[in-house]
Amino acid sequence: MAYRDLKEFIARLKEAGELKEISRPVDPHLEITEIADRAVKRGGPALLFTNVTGHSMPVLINAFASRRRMELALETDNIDAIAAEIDALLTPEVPRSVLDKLKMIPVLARLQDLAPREVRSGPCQEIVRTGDASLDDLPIITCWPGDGGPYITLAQVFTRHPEKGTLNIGMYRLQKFDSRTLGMHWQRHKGGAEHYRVAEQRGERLEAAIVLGPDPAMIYASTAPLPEEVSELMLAGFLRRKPVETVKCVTVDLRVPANSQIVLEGYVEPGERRLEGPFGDHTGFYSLADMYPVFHLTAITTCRDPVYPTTVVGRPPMEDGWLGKATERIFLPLIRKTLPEVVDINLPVEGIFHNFAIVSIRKRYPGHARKVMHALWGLGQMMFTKYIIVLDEHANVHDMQEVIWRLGTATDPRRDIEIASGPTDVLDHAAAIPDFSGKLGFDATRKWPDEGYNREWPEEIVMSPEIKARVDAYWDDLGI
Ligand SMILES: Cc1cc2nc3c(=O)[nH]c(=O)nc-3n(C[C@H](O)[C@H](O)[C@H](O)COP(=O)(O)O)c2cc1C
Ligand SMILES: [Mn+2]
Repeated sequence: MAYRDLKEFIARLKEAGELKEISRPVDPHLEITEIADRAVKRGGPALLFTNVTGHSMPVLINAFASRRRMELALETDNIDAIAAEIDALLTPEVPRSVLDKLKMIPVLARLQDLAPREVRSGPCQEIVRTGDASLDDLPIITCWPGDGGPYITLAQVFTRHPEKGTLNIGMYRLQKFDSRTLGMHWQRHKGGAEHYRVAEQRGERLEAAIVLGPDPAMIYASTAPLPEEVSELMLAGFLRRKPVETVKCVTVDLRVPANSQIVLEGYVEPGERRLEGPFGDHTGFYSLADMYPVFHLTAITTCRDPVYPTTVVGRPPMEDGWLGKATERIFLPLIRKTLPEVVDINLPVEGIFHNFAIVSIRKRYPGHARKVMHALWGLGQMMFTKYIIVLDEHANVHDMQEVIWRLGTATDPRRDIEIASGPTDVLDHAAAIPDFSGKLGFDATRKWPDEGYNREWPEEIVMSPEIKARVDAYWDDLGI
């Protein structure tokens, strides 16, 4: 059953022993970060602060910050099961019997959940403020000591392509400049930035709605690296097995999830920029201040007694790592649609997702590992990946001890590296030129004679199954 709203998800977390309510007073300035950071690094629960200094609204943090909570958020026992469902949907088998057809029904039924459903009214507009709307009413946290100001960190930014009319939803941080304006930190490669580019070319304002606390599937979907023009609402509908219900905003021509806690309506003017940052970022460093567009508030609408959701990013591992790991699993079948030879992929949390990809492949022809590297460097947000390690199919990409062992033993650096260049993440401070960097691939697959390897490649050491079984039979008696 889809969560009715964020509050129902909070109740579910509580029931599962995954939430701690904190009623002692805490300061939204740095203090919440310190508590949340300590909690996440020791595998602690989600936190609901009910007594935030200067505010009546409770603050939710770390709601996605573990594998279990991610599973609860997406209502599954296993994120890999979602990947399997997406795979089944993308590659339906041609039904050959009545039984086959019956088996298709649940899969096809899920297609009905994809399109959002328009409704006339919703809880997110129980309280509406326009002229007197103020961002001061929100318990916006200041994350790190060197930050340029307080930041909204777990928001869904809704915009429409000015010409095509398509909707985009992206999670972008928003710096609070004052009670009516925010810095709009959509990076140049992202959906919202493209909409703004088109609006600017037309000399037009771009309307935007910033949603805080729709249901958890919608929150996750706003972080997912969907191809441009694939709807985040559709992914959310699929994940929650129920269409997302949307209501029309009060002051802008956009529709937002009816069950949201808080909606900030407004617009971004063409040509306007303001210094945004610095911000303690998910790289573990402060991203430098830079010029970004400005969001002007026209309305704040909320449900009665809203909860304010937020997160802190910083040196990994942190909450965003778990959102990213869900993406690694959910998008694997989609990667396989283009690259069927891919067996598995690991984007290590310490690699902040865009620094390292470790991938295992079923190698079929000479140069295959390099083909996979270039394909990944050309695939959506995988384009940001700096280092790719390609391993043979039986390798466990998630075991870093094994990865290092294989990388070292299977490569001759003079022969097995692929150097390329391409776009890099806006946050990559090591790049010699902003947003543009080198790429390095390691072909750590076994080398073949038709790749010019004319020595004999040795076999890996593995004990024979008969001996393993013989020892298994009396292993416990040994008391080792
Ligand atoms: C906690 C968190 C904060 C993020 N902050 C930003 C941000 O400030 N700017 C940005 O461009 N992307 C940010 N992202 C990444 C985007 O949400 C992600 O790339 C998403 O796929 C973009 O969607 P889009 O392609 O529809 O724009 C953040 C992700 C997370 C999980
Ligand atoms: Mn998008």
